[in-house]
Amino acid sequence: MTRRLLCLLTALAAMFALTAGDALATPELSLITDSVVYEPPTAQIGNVRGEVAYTRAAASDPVSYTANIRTMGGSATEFDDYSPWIYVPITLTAPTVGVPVTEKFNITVFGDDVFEGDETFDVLLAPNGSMPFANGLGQSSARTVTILDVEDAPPVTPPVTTPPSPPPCQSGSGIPGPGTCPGNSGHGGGGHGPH
Ligand SMILES: [Ca+2]
Repeated sequence: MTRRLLCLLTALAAMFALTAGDALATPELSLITDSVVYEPPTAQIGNVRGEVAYTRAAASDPVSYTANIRTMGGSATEFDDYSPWIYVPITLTAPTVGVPVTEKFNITVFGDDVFEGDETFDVLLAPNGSMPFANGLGQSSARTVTILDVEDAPPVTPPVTTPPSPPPCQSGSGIPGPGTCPGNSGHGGGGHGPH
C-alpha cells in the first residue's frame, strides 16, 4: 500500500515536472505601443508607434511566428479618429533560441478641428489560427492608446442677465419719465403710510 502510494506520488511529480517544462518551452510574445499621441492638425495624419517582440524558448519553437494586431474598444471612433487594424498579421523571425526579435508598426490617427476631448482605443495581439500557443496573446497584451485632443473646449457662455431697469420716475404731474425726478427723492409724492 505504501509502495503503491509512493509510486502514485512519483508519477504525479513527474506530471508536474513535465507541465512546468512545457510551460517554459512556450514561445513568448509581447507588445508595446505609445500610450499617448497628440491629435495631428486638421486633415493631417499622425502615428501611434507599436512594437511586437517574439522569443523562442526552445529549439522546437517555430523560427517564424505570425501574430495578428487588433485594435478595439475605447472611446475613439474607428475610421474617424484612427485607422483600425483588424487582425493584421505581423510575422517575426527568430533564428536564435532565447534571443527576442522585434517588428515595428504604425497605426494612423486622423486630425480634425472638432473638440472631442481625449479619446482612447486598445491595441492587442490576437492569436494566429495556426499557432495559437504563444504566451502573451489576447486581452492580457492590450495596450491603451490615448489620443490627446488639441482643440479647446468651446467657451462656456454665461447666461444673459438684464439688470433691472429703474422704475420710471413718477413726477407730480403723473407723467412717467426716466431718471430721478428732481426734488422727488425720499418723499415721493404720496403721503405717508399709517403709523
Ligand atoms: Ca479634435
